[in-house]
Amino acid sequence: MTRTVPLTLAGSDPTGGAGLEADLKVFLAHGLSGSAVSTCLTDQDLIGVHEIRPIPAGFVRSRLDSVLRCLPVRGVKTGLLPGANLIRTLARVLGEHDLEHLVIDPVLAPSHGAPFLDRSGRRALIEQLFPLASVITPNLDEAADLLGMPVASIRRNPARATGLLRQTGAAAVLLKGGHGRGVRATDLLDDGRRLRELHLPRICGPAGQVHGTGCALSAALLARLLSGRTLIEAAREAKRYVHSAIRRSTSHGKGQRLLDFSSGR
Ligand code: PXL
Repeated sequence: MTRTVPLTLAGSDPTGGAGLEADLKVFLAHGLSGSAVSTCLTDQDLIGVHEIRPIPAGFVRSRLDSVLRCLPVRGVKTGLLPGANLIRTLARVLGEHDLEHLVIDPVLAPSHGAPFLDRSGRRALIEQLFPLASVITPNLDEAADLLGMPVASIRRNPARATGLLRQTGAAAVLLKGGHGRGVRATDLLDDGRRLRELHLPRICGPAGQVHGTGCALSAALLARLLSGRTLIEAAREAKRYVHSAIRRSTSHGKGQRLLDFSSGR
């Protein structure tokens, strides 16, 4: 039997805590052997991102074409896509491929360091890629940035924010509240028919200081969708996976903690 291959289109992180290295570990923790097309190389440690070297869009495209030609890819997740030209190129390829699931993690900036995407990159993400998405997974800061609104107004009326983000053409929005406040970490899932809140207790201490939680969540979401879960089931399970990976995360001295990706199924 051919098993589906999840594909990550993301940046490479030498710590292995975020980016495509993290995505592949998450896929494996879900029993899936994934493939990866790198969009850029980052030089970073657990304190911050020092440098980004984008891979030329034509070469990213050739590598993506090669994978799509030879492997049964039914689901893709995107992470760091550094530039409008690359995003437009990827949107053309992905739009022509018959995907069942496209999970877009709108990675705009690292926790510490300069933004990954300039204005035209953000516009390309919204105009070219979001309309192809099964689900986009912004956190509060990313939602505020994409909508040009203060974080406080997203907090005040998150349903308005998810509604506005769906107007970009994304089929669903999972607004992550993990970086918010309060005793519970609440995410909001808006699929255009219903709005559902997903709650888990906030993890005090490490939660805000763990590397790669956004990457892990979107990769786990894709893995669960590929295993046949509905969007709401996939979102609940992916959130539980990341919660457990945070609880079991490790500190290596200075900087952010690294997730325990092995928490698994
Ligand atoms: O967590 C966002 C992210 C995604 N992808 C790569 C990154 C980061 C954050 O640093 O480096 C490659």
